[in-house]
Order: sequence, then C-alpha cells, then structure tokens
Amino acid sequence: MRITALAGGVGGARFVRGLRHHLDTTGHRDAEITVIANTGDDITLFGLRVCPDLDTLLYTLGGGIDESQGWGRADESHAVQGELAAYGALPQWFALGDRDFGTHIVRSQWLGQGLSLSQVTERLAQRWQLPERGIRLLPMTDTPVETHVVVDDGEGGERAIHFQEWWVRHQASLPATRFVVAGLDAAGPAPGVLDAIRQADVVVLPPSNPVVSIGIVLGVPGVRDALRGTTAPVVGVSPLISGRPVRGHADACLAAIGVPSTAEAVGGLYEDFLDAWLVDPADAGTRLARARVEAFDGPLLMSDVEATAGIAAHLLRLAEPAR
Ligand code: GDP
Ligand code: FO1
Ligand code: CA
Repeated sequence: MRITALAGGVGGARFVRGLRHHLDTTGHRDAEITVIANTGDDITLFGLRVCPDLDTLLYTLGGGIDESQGWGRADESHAVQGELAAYGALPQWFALGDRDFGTHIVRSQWLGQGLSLSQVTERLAQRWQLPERGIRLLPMTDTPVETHVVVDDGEGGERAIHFQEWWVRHQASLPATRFVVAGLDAAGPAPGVLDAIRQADVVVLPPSNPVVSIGIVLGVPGVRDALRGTTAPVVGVSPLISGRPVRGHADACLAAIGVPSTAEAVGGLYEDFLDAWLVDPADAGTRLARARVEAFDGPLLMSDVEATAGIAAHLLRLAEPAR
C-alpha cells in the first residue's frame, strides 16, 4: 500500500508517526508512506538555511525530537546561540540549539555545493533512518519559497514580515491581512511530488495548519490539480476541535483569509478533492457538500503514539469504501 501525506511540522509529524505505528502493528510493515512537506516556513538565519517543518518531520520520525516542545532536538544545548548573542548577532527571537545547528550547517553546505533541497533532504533522512522505516520525505518544491505575512503597521499602512517573525516573535498577535508566499508562483513541485499523489492508494491530510502548512503545499503549481485528479481517496483529520486549534495559531491564520475557525470551514477549504473528513465528537454536526464526515470515537487528540495510531486507523477505514 502506498500512502501519501501532505504535512506541516508538529501536527503532520506526530500524525505520520502514529500512522507508521498503526501500519507496523497491523501487519502492514511493507506499506510505504511518502510525506510531502511544507517549505514555506523556511528561513535563512546567520547564513544558514533553516527548514522548520522538514526538520520537525525528520526528528519526530527519526526519534530525535524534543517531545514536550514538538520541534527542535531532544537533549539540546544553546552554546552557539549564546555566542551569537554576545556578538549582538540578530535575530535573537528564534531559538536554535547546538544539535539543530548541525542540521542547518550541513544542509547549507550541501545546498552550496549545488545539491537540490530534495537531494539534501534525502541525505538528512538517511541519517535518521527514514527509508528503513518505510518513510520517504519530500520537500514540496526545490525552489526556495518563503511565506510572508502582511500586517497592519499601525499607521494606516501595511508591511510584510517573514512568517517566522509573525509566528514566533509576535505569537501571531499582529493582525494579519494576508499571506504572500514569495517564489511560489514560479516554483515547480519537487521530483516525485505529483507522482506520489497520482500513484497513491490513499492520500491523507494530517491535522496540519490549513493555511500556512497544507495551504502552502496546495499552492505549489500542479499539486491541487493532482489531488483533484488522483484516483486515490483523499481523507483528512481536522486540526480544530470546537473551533479552536489544539496548538498554535491556526485561528489567527484562518481569520486573515476570512475563513471561520471551525472544522466545517477547514474541511470546506479542501472540498474540491476531499472524500472524507474526520472530526472530534464535539464537531459531530459538521456537514460538507461532497465529503463524508465522521466523528472519531474519542477526543481527536494525538496525546501519544498509540492514541494517534487509533486516529490514523479510523482515517484509513474512511478511505476503504472508495478504494
Ligand atoms: P506546525 O507546522 O508545527 O505548526 O505543525 P502543522 O501545521 O503540521 O500542525 C499544526 C496543527 O496541528 C495545529 O493547527 C493544531 O491545531 C493541530 N494539532 C496539533 N496537535 C493536534 C491534535 O492532537 N489533534 C488535532 N486534531 N490537531 C492537532
Ligand atoms: N518555535 C517557536 O515558537 N520559537 C522558536 O524559537 C522556534 C525555533 C525553532 C527552531 C528550529 C525549528 O525547526 C523550529 C523552531 N520553532 C520555534 C518552531 C517552528 O518554527 C514553528 O512552530 C513552525 O514553523 C510554525 O509552523
Ligand atoms: Ca510549520
């Protein structure tokens, strides 16, 4: 079985880890998961290319994640960041740990040698033994793209800031009027991305941020058409419960694009290709025009790997009738 997932960072990574666990414990070790990751979060800091969602996927699926934080490395130290601060090097609002720095240094070195982001990601994934675990990690595109947030400057004008500055430094508290993804129009899908959607047996949408994770992947030219055209059922998990994100600021992102913060409205963003939508029991009243909606038989929370595997199992069952 070939399963393709579109993913952001923490929500996407935790879901794929649970999906892998479900497959491995139900006699489907040979099932292959291809993850198409958002790269709109990427940023160049201190001359190094940082890819937060790809790294969260690498560390979570490879066993090196800081579990409580959800991003960054376990057993992390911050000596380099301390040195940078002593020199007054900016920015200081983005926490980069020493182990994590290793990833950014080697990635930047390989990109500088002319490797594509896909090739670099393949090398990083080997270190984390993703292929051995039946997981292929693809960036959505090899073209550098960066999500920017247009915010009110408080004097009747607008300015655009990098998504990370809005999310991390300002905690999404500056009212956003829109998102602009620099480079996306001219970006092509990375090698393997469209085939992974077209040739999948099931396409899954983890409970990733609908605007700045899944929404960005959908903006890569060709991706949305591939989802509309694939013969595979496309099934998704709501990232909202009772109108609130489980973590992060998806509500602020939805407000910026004029979409209500509800499981129903988020499912509606995918209506042109979605076949089934899994929601929390609190959102059992959700209705979508085309997609089948089911409520999970417990809280839709990825509280641990076992609980997440249960959510993944339910989602795969939703894909079955159409398969
Ligand atoms: P990010 O890139 O690190 O922000 O991660 P993603 O975009 O992959 O996922 C973020 C989304 O995951 C947020 O909108 C959360 O509401 C959602 N999320 C996180 N944990 C859970 C959970 O346990 N259950 C559900 N249903 N959604 C979750
Ligand atoms: N998130 C934060 O809230 N604060 C940070 O300082 C921070 C640093 C960071 C460093 C590397 C990395 O891979 C991720 C990091 N994140 C941090 C998480 C991440 O940037 C955001 O949560 C997501 O990009 C939002 O989708
Ligand atoms: Ca992200």
